[in-house]
Amino acid sequence: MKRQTSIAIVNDISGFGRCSITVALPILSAMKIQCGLVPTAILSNHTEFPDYFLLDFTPYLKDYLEKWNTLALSFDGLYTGFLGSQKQLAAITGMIDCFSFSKRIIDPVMGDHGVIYPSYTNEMCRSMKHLVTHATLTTPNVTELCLLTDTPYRKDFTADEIFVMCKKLAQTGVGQIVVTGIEQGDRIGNAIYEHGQFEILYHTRILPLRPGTGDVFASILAGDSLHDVPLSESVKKASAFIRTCLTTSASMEIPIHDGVCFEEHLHLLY
Ligand code: PXL
Repeated sequence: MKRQTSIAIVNDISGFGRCSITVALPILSAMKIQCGLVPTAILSNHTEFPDYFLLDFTPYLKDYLEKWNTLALSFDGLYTGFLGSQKQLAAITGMIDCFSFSKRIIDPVMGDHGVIYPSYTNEMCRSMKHLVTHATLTTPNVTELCLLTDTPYRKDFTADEIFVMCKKLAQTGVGQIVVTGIEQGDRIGNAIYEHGQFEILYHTRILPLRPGTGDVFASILAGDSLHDVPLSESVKKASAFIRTCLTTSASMEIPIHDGVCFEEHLHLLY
């Protein structure tokens, strides 16, 4: 029996606003990867809207994953994002033991711009720290890097300070770290830390910032990781793709909460 390269995506279903699974699924499918889905929560829309409905999927996760187990499904990779509850961490750790994924991409979704997302508790953030120790690649933004390394958040970290935080995070066992959204004047950068090597790639910032860009970025990195694309090549591709999508979103006057209109450019990822 033959299969395409495959990935299990553990993330929420946000009904509106282009983030999490509504971003990861089309992007990874366009990258020719077969996707399996494990919903962590079902939301009416993402949590950056003034209001939202959230159904925590935790009570069903055990039965859901038991079926996957009984059917002896297998996946090359695991990609996790937004979590619905603290208890889900145990279910995901169980999945890692059970499915022995060769690549484990953990996007430690917890917050942005120095603020923790409203549905996340401190306990969940502590558990996320533990989950990240299982990653082969993790993609925190600066806020999440601070949470993972117990560093008080600032907007103006130097490159050396980011490097120190990456080294601290790497001590927990994760080999590849990409830190997104490093602000420097009118530029924005992504730091790449791989086996002790560190560099930051900066670009002109395209405003306005939009929700879901972290999901677009991590999804492309996840796909490339499964295809063994070198990390710096992948980061350059993902950030160029996001800049193209942000430019189009602005020129089409898409509302900010609608996220990025990546559909216009999906063909670039084929
Ligand atoms: O893009 C990260 C994300 C994922 N899922 C939900 C969110 C957010 C960010 O706001 O609200 C539900």
